[in-house]
Amino acid sequence: MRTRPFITRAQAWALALFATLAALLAFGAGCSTGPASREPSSHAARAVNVSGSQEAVLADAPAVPAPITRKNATKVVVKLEVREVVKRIADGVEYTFWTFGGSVPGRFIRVREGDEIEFHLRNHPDNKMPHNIDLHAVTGPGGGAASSFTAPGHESMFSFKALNRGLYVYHCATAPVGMHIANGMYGLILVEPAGGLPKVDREYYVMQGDFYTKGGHGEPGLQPFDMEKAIREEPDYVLFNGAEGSLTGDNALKAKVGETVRLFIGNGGPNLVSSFHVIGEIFDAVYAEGGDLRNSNVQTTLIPAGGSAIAEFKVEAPGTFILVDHSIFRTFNKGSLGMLKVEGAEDKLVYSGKQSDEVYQPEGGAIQSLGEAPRQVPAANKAERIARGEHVFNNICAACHQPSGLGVAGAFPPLAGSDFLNADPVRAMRVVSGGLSGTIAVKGKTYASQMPALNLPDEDVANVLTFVYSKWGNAGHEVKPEQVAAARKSAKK
Ligand code: HEC
Ligand SMILES: [Cu+2]
Repeated sequence: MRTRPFITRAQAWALALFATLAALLAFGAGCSTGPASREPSSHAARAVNVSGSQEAVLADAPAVPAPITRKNATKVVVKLEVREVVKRIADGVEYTFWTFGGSVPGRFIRVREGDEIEFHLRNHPDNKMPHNIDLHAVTGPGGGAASSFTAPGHESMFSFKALNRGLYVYHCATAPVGMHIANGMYGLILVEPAGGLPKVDREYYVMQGDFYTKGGHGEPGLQPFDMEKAIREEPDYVLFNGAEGSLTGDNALKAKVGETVRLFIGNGGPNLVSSFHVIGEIFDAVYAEGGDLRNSNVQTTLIPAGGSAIAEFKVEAPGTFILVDHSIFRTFNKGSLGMLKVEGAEDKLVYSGKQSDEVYQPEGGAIQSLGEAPRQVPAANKAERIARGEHVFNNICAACHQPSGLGVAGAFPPLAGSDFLNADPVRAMRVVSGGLSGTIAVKGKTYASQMPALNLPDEDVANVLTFVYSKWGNAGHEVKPEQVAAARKSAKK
């Protein structure tokens, strides 16, 4: 009697094929996870329960908050305040920075894989612009941006779980996004692996950014943002930590021979990619792009705009080691220069171009108080209104509508000869006091963008509109603060 085979020939083939595929897949998976064979942390971190709660200790660059030693995930409360501040960008040059915490880059946030972060974004009442935050460490739409849009004088709160370990950029994502980033609205958040990073002697925070000013590099005075240069990607400054000299002279990073150093490096952009290099050092290890991949013996590491890297090295020789963007004209002509001073004998290799650390003399206190002092006393007549309005325009409106009032094609409508402006002064008062979004037509071109609510007092709105109406062939109306108050009121209905 013929016995029936246990499996048919066709079934045997199918099984063999299946086994081969499975083996190949297993092999592939083994290869791609690398030597550490760590699964993406999000899988494990999602299941982690948190216990307890604490307020995050944030740090201003180049400092980094202390390593996390707790063995459990917890709830971490982060409070970050947005400040719009006038600060030195280079000797004799000032710039209105928009900051997360008062300086550029924003304050460093350090949490642990599996932590639950309760995030409070505060927009200081003196600020002019609404802001929000997109943290690349967040898994969720906009990285938190949609939930954190915050008007001046308000505070927003949202929560997220740190699913993926790594070093992440955060930034403002309020329209026009490029402008908010170009003004310095970025920083780093480290999500430490559950077991912590290997111990080192020193940790520092360095973040690159490119800046666009009306005047060329080094041109003195308070320099407004230049939208056109930003669109062309032609920065006047490429900087570490928001100013020339922030990491040189007395501000240099420090270490002693024999110590290990870890740099948390970010790149806020908005445009340029950084070829980060330390002259005279080789990075013993680099966590490429701030992720798990730990490369060794690296000379220069590429840091994308909106990206990061962690570099580690042991300092073996005394001297001054120069931090650069190896796109080297940026270092010598645009400011991307820092120093790590390793204690020991006097160093002869020091770059001599821009190390001077002179006492900074602000360009006359008047700049800081522009627009502030007159705010209390109402303008006495139209001429005074126009003069004060011009200050408001230069400080606030010119960044977008341009000093010429001609705007930027496709982005910011012109105020010069604007039919939209001249047709309806009450509507103009509402635009300047409450912002504007949606599609409008100005001089035959359509704009579908967003003007933020600027948080200006009625007096300033009246003055700036009177100034704008008096210029560039516009209708010449005088706008009074009472009219602005009435326009605001009727808009709310
Ligand atoms: C952050 C950029 C920005 C700033 C700062 C800004 N605006 Fe605007 N403004 C815009 C945008 C964008 C529009 C078009 C909005 C749209 O498409 O709906 C606009 C529209 C306008 C309009 C109506 C259109 C037109 O051209 O007549 C007026 C008037 C105006 N702005 C005046 C001002 C004044 C005055 C200031 C300063 C107090 C100012 N804006 C500051 C971006 C800005
Ligand atoms: Cu912002």
